[in-house]
Amino acid sequence: MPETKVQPPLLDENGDFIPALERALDEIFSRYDLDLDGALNRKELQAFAEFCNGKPFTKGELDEIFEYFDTTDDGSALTLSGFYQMYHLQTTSGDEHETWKDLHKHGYNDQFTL
Ligand SMILES: [Ca+2]
Repeated sequence: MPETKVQPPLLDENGDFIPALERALDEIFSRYDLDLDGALNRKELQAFAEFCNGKPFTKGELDEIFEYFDTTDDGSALTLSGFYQMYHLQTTSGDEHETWKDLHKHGYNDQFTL
């Protein structure tokens, strides 16, 4: 019989990300922050989208991201907490599998190691 792998929950009992997921998201975020300013500008975010989805975000998707999630004061880049918010929304709105897909795509296994 094939071994059944159970993916651990992404959220704790309070609905917060588990620490291992936070570490993975931190690391993924840093892969795209090429200018090392601690935020993802539109160009950096598009590189992330292309890697995850095989295509960039549409203008509308990008505008929504910058409207709904935390950005730098001048609104030009998504902060790490905005990046968390984006994944938190995705994870809590029934798209947990999309979060796993992105983690796997970035080389993580179900134990959050590379
Ligand atoms: Ca940046």
